[in-house]
Order: sequence, then C-alpha cells, then structure tokens
Amino acid sequence: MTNLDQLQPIHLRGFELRVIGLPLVRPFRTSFGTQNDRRILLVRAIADEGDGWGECVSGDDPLYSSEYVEISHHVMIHHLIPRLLTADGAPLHATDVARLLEPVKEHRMAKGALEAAVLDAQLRANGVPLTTALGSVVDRVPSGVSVGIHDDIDSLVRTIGGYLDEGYVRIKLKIEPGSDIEPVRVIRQTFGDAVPLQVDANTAYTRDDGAHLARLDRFGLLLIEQPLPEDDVTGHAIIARQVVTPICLDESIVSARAAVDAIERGACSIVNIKAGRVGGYLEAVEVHDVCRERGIPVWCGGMLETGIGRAMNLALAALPNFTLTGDVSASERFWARDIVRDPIVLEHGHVVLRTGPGTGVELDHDFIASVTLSSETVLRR
Ligand code: NPQ
Ligand code: MG
Repeated sequence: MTNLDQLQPIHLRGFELRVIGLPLVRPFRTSFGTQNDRRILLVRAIADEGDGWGECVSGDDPLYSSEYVEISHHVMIHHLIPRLLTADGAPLHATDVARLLEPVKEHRMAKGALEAAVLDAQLRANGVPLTTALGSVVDRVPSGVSVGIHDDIDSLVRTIGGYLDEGYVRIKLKIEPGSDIEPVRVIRQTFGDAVPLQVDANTAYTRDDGAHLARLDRFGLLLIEQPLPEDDVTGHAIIARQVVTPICLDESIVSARAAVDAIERGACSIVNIKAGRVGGYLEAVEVHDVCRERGIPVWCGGMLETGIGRAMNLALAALPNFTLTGDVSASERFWARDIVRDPIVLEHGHVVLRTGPGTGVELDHDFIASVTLSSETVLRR
C-alpha cells in the first residue's frame, strides 16, 4: 500500500447522506431471505478540495448482519460524523478516519462507508487512483457470480447455464438445509467437474451438520463458505476437521484480528474479504496482509453494490493474495441501470479496474436524483 499519510490532507466541510432505491433484475434468495430490490445509503464527503463518494453495504433488514440502512444512517448522523467534523476543522487524512471512529462499537459498514468517501475525496484531490493507494498489481480480475437459491432445479440449471454462457469463470451457489447436496449434484452432472464451483450457506447449518456437509466432498468444490453462525469460530474448526472441502469464512471475519483468530484456531483455510464487513478498505488491506503472511488465500466478496462499491472492490481484488475468483460481477448481474456512467461489464470472464483519481467512477447525477428516497446534508457548525 502506498504511504497514504504522504498525500495532502483534505479540509472536510461535511457529508451528504443519500438513500436510493434500485430494483434487482431478478429476486436474489439466500438462506436468510429473498431480496427483490435494494435500498442503498450513499455517502458524499464534502471538502474544500472537492467531493468524494462512498457506499454503505448495509442491507434493508438486519439479516446478513445486525446493520441495516436506517441504523447505519442514524449512527452516522448522531455518532460517527460528529467525530470526523471536529470543532477545530483540522486537516484530515483518510487514514485518520478509523482511529477517530474507533471508540464507537461495531457499525463497521457505516464506518467503512464514511472512510470510503473521505478516501475518494482525498485521492481525487491528490490525483491518485485508489488502485495505486491500495496496491493493486493487475489491471483486471476474473469474475465470479453468486447464484441464489432456486425453487426448482430446472430453473437453477438454466440460470447457471446463462451465466456460464456470459463468461463467468466461477459459480457460487447459495445453499441451505434442504437445498444443498441435490442441486450441487445436478450442477456437476449438467456442466461437468471442470466448472469452478463453490457454495455459501450464510450461517444456515449447525455444529451437528459436519457429516452432512461432508457429503459435498465428492463434488470437488473450491470451498464451503460460512456454514455456521458468525460467532461460532470453534464450530467451524470442528466442521473443518470433518470435511475435506476447504472452509471459508465470510460473516465471522469482522477485522484483521478476527481473521488471525479464526486462522490460528483452524476454523478456515480461505478468507472472504468484504470492506464493509471489516470497517473499510484500509482494514480490508490489513486482512489481506495477515492472511498472506499466514499462507491463507483470500477472495473479494460482494454486497450487491452499485458502481461505486464495485469499482472499489475491483481495486481491492487486484491485490496479490486475492488468488481465488471473487464475487465482483458485472453491474448488469444485479442492476438494469447503474448509478455510474461507466458500469462494470464482463469482458472474456474478467472485469477491468478503473484507473482515474479516487474510485475513478463518474456518477450519473440525474439518474441518482430520480431514484433518491431521501437525502440529508450535515455540515460543520
Ligand atoms: C454473501 N453476497 O457473500 C453476500 C450475501 C448477501 C453476492 O452472495 C442485500 C444486501 C442483500 C446485502 C444478499 C453475495 C444481500 C446482501 C446477500 C448480501 O454472503
Ligand atoms: Mg457469503
């Protein structure tokens, strides 16, 4: 990572918090529920030197984690933004944000979104791309797709066939008890053993399910993601001893410290990194680094982001220890129309990094205005 402290700081005036609503191109079902559309909290950092944008990955409901849009909005307004808009108006570095927000417990998605907006503003003001700041080493990354739970296997096969035709190089299938072994068996039977395939349970199993999950071993999956609840690290270590397929953690890994803990306890041999889940892109780089030092490969998760978060995820996914294909799909996987002017597209199974200053994306402000549900601006008093 570039020494961000050597960049010129910015003089922060305030933030705009804007909630937009976007319909999904098709429903997305996970073990915790079905999503038809998505509210997304966008954050604009307003500085003397110019603006920056970030995106909060909180969901509509507290189902993936305890955070959701209204809560993230509330904690930003009442607890986080006041800590960044200090009375003296001292110059701010993006690297200061996590430390200033540290006294507030949890709310990592909210913290991460504020840091992302400040980071974008500071990088744009300095003319530095996020890719340079994070330490990206490639200009494009292979693209995987996350496939929801389907009611019938024929439609699942059609959906996956469509994604493979589009060029996605890895399929991740959402599973839950009652929809796991059989869909995986049919996918393998239909598309063969060569298709890179993995499954994600989003915490739907228990410590007693080790023998059941071991029935997935014969299908040669890349990994099983987060079979047990997020606080059951020891449970994952128990499961990991019963299955041959590597266990990967998502929800459990809320910081670099949590990653070290899970690795040292034998709970996972692969880590999914999502910046929002760990409190921001700078902590995400720390997670990457501690995994790399311990020989644990990582991959970049997805949270149904717009073009802002997607561009940032791409910069992260280009770091050297991201050796497994991530969930950074083309924008059209989720959205009929993105809020950026140059949405991420799939090119021969890859997605290409944005290289302009900051996130490098240009927002479609007219479209954003048309999908805005609420907006609020908080300025230094
Ligand atoms: C995962 N994402 O890896 C998550 C789960 C997820 C692409 O599989 C709204 C907001 C709906 C966040 C549904 C993918 C969501 C969401 C699923 C995150 O576990
Ligand atoms: Mg997951």
